[in-house]
Amino acid sequence: MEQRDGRTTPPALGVGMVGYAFMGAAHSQGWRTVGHVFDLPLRPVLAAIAGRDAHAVRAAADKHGWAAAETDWRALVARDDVQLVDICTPGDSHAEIAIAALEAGKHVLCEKPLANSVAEAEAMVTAAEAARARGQLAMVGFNYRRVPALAYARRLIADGRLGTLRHIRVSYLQDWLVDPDFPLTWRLQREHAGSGALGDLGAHIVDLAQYLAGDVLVGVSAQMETFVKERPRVDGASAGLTASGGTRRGPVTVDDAAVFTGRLSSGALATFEATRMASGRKNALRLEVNGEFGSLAFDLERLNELSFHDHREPAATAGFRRIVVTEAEHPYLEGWWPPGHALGYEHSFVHQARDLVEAIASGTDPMPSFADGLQVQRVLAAVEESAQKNAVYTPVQVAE
Ligand code: SOE
Repeated sequence: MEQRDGRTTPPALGVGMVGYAFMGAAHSQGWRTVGHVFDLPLRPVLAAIAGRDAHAVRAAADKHGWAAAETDWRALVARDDVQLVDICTPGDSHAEIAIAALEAGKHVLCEKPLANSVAEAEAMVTAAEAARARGQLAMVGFNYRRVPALAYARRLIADGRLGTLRHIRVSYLQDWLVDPDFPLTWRLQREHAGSGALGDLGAHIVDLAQYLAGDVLVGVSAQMETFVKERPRVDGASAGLTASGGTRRGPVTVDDAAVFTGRLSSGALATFEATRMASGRKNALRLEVNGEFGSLAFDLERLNELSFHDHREPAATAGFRRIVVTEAEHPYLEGWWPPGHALGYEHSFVHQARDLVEAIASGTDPMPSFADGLQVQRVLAAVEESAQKNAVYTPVQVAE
């Protein structure tokens, strides 16, 4: 421990981030804030950020609090002051950067979905396993696991409060693609994003269903659709979910929506809907879990709340009741505000940073692992295969 101003400060953990758009900003906020909220065994230092455009990456470094800016991610990975590489780029570069960072001796956090294909995700798992033997850790960024109400839902299910699970019903609805003139950004191009609503939103809800159930999907039956088949090509700047389009149009090569049913290994049935075409729904991730003893329900647009129904209570008074998940004994809440003082979307990234820092300090495997990311990728691949066969039930390859 270093001594500073008479206080003991934990050793530094140098973080290097690749990418600085929407997810880069969200992760930056997590790294900037986490050490000021939680007592951590290591002190995250925002050492360097990488992006191709020298002017833009310098501006991003200044805005988000990174000490240095690099225009080549390889230079970032090679820096001695970076021990952890955080990948916030489109999916087409995840595998290359993650494998290079692991081979360079770094810990890795990679945004979801882990990769654009099962083959890439498998290569990442192989690299992560080799790195694990050298003491390095790798985690995939499914941040919604770190929403306190969802972490608490997992705890209730793991404690048996719902008994055997029967149904998981999840939808993730957004509407930023309703306008047919919304431009053809990277999220609408298969070579960059891998898939559309499926990989962007479906990956989250597949991960959540498996996380909450503590189980895996063993087969799916799916339908997918691309409603708007051509869009204006991007003309000028594109950042996060905003961009300006020109007059020339190009083909949309990913899905606008994916709906599918699934079967978990326990026999529970699950339904999923992922779309960026649900007019009026901004970021509506909704789920309900029904078990033999009761049910849980959650809506991301009211993310401090969890609804719980206990089926063993007398019928006359039973019913869903609202738990406000802001008590100190709820997950992650001990570092924040007094009860009732709500948290938001960005806090999930602070919690993600906390869990990873603690895992690195203690040498324990962080969750979700790259293997968990690969399992999600296999489900996404099975969904695409099933949709191509017009909803034929398609088994998911499951790791032993
Ligand atoms: C866009 O649909 C997006 O930013 C996703 O890519 C994120 O993973 C999700 O958290 C919010 O919406």
